[in-house]
Amino acid sequence: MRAEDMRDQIESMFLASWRDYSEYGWGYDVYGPIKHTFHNIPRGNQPLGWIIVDSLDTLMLMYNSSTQYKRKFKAEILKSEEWINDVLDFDIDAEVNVFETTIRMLGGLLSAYHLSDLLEVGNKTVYLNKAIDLGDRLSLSFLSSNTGIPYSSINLRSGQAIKNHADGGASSTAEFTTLQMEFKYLAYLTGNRTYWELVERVYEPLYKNNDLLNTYDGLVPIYTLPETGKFSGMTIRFGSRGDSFYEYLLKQYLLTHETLYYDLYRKSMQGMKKHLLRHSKPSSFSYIGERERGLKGGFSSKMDHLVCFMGGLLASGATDGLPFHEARNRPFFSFSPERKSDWALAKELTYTCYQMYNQTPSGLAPEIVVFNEGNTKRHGWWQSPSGDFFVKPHDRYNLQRPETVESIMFMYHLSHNSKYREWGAEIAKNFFENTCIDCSDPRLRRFTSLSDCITLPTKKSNNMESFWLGETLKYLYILFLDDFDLTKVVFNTEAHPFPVLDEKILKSKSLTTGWSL
Ligand code: DMJ
Repeated sequence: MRAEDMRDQIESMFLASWRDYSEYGWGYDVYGPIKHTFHNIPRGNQPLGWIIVDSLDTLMLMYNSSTQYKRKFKAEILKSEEWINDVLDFDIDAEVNVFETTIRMLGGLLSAYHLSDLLEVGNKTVYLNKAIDLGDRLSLSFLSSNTGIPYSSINLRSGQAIKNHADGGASSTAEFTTLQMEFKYLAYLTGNRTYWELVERVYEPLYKNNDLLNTYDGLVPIYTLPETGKFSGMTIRFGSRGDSFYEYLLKQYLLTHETLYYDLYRKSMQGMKKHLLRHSKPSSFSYIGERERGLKGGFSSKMDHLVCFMGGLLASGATDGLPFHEARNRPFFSFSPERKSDWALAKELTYTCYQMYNQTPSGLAPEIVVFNEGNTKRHGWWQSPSGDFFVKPHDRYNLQRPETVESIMFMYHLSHNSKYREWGAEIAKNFFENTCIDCSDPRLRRFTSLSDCITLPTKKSNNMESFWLGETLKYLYILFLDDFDLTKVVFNTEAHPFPVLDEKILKSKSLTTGWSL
């Protein structure tokens, strides 16, 4: 397997999905590759740019490194830019989810700005202007409540914030703590401190009103009441609605050098190791389980595929993005038993997540697994060949999610161990073989989600998530790039790369941490 051949293959997969979307769904937010169905997310039917904006920086990275399709990628970048400039208009009289719109659209526009500048492709001001317009509209959500914690949704035209329609109006904890990188980068680019201050305000009530570091050991229940900042419910997990709270603690430190966030991240990792980390039977795979009834309640051995980002996160937190062979000689690493333990755990968790692919008949992981604690077997659950995990009938689906290849990519560039490229190549092949439609004809070939990755042939579902193009194929591609420097770049939670921000410029713009514990 030559890295160059792998890049060619991944470019071809990206272009197959892109060609199909361009032909049958161009401009629409939601696309179904099997039946060529499409629609927009906002009621009222104006597009948000979901697929085009989420994919743009993957097009740019592939354009930069492609040997076979360079011209094609450039043409597609310019076509997308024209659509963004001429058609995309965020003056939409409809409610949108603040978190999803921030990580995908604001994040996508900001990284397109960054890469357009760096790689000298396209007109960067188109992206920045749209990002400012969208950022201004989304930032009104922080005025939802007195605590500064936003409601879940906002009407992009009126600025009216709208509470979560379910869960007693509580906001998802991971959602309002996963806006900070985007708005801080926007503050840096524009010099407008308000963006920075608004996103930072959410932490003080969260930490102080819940006594988060002592009562919860740095771990968060997945819902929070915006009016009080108090948690609602007791479920604690690193999967859905919990995941990126932890991710953005570390990534704010990596992006902006604010050490408070590293300290908070460290507390959370200690909490995770104490309360959620276990090992499966019989092979002792490390995994991060859940506490559905709080820290004093019982342990659940369920793990979402979403948790698989943790290998990459722990590894970059251990070395600050430096390759391990450099970090291990530096005092910050060599004198830190905690960083060493994070590095070891990063390897273990990435291996576990690889096993979630390697052991299924399709070689692709299901949405959720339940690890074997010794007496876990249930009627009707599929059991992995090694016996270490189970899949419930409703959890057999696969949305072509990125988290495992994300961790594999980080582990490769931080360790230079070629086994990670082998794992990535295997998973890319399995996506190619088992999520493909009309595969034998290169002119019709395209890729889609699965409703069942356990049964062979796999059962396909009519849905292509934007993160297939925006994250999964991008991380697979970067895995096969040589010399990718992870000290220069921080990916937002939707895989949009932002440059590490210059400390002197941050200071000169008074962009510093505005609170303490
Ligand atoms: C993406 O939208 C983001 O990575 C988010 O943080 C969680 N999951 C999906 C992809 O799985």
